[in-house]
Amino acid sequence: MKKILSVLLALTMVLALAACGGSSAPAATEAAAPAATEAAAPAATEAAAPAEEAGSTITVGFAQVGHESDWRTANTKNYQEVFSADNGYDLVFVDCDNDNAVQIEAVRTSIQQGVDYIILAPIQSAGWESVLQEAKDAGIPVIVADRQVDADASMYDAFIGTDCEVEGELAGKWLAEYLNGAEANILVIEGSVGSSAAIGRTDGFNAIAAEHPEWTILDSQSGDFTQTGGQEVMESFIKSYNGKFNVVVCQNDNEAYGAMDAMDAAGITYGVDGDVIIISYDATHDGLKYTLEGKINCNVECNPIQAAYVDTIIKQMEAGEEFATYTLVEDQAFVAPGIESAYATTMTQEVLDGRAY
Ligand code: GYE
Repeated sequence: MKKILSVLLALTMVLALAACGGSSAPAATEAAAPAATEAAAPAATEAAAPAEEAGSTITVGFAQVGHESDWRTANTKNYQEVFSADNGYDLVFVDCDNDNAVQIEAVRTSIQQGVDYIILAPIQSAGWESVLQEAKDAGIPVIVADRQVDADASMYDAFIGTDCEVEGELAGKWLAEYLNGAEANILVIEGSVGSSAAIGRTDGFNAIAAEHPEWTILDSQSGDFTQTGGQEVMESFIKSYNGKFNVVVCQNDNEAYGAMDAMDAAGITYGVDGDVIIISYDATHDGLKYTLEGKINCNVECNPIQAAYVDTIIKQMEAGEEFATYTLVEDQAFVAPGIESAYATTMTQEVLDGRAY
């Protein structure tokens, strides 16, 4: 849309200048040249297409984190459904495979391609200043989605995602309620190093842990938000701390699956009837299934269904309307049957049946 406006503007300038004729001609060439070269060339092609068709497609470059977890798969599917051709979009989707350098390049490529909008789900929170400046210079709006960037909010147009620090606090508050003063020896399997999701969940949980002298965090290592990572970290934790821990915090469901496999292999019991309390995050369908079965004690939700918010923001930007620059998607926590909590909903089959992702 913006491209078309600038094309029209350039054409108007060219026509207006041409109409002046005579002595103004040299000036016209000088003034019109840059605009005409930049914008009038594509104008020929674009103007030839039916106006409606040209105006209806919004090209969006989406630099997605990767495919590390069930959460991510659900998030990607949601974007692909909402940012469909039927909804007026051409979605240029890039799976960055959890590689920060690849993601920076993906955003740069979007800028070079002259997409209308960029959606960035940042793998890491640091280091976005120069690329965001490049997008700004190119006049391409950027919507930061899912995870946060450290760069100042003036460097991008909108953020939409969840508050992972609040999620971490929620996990901590639930644990304090559940333990009711009992001792905790805690192992943490963190998410990807440098991601706002891992940083937020760690900070939020640690803030509550700091209020509990009867809690000890024995160790905290990254499992990179993957099942394999969760399993490997848990295996090494078991070697170092066997018999010494009673709480395992996994910063997403996939890590929890890996940790459960490692504990099964070592003969360690967990969940409501076991020796080890498991806390997980995401509350995806399978994560909630394990919660319903009592294997995960508490599962803090992180809602991956976020694309509709971004769609709304883009449509509002297109229409020149006000749009939300900071949108938080609400989360809640779920606990296994038999647990009553002021902070969480007790799992039922009905809740599980209602969880599509
Ligand atoms: O919890 C995890 C994923 O960024 C909030 O990334 C997201 C996290 C989510 O891989 O499963």
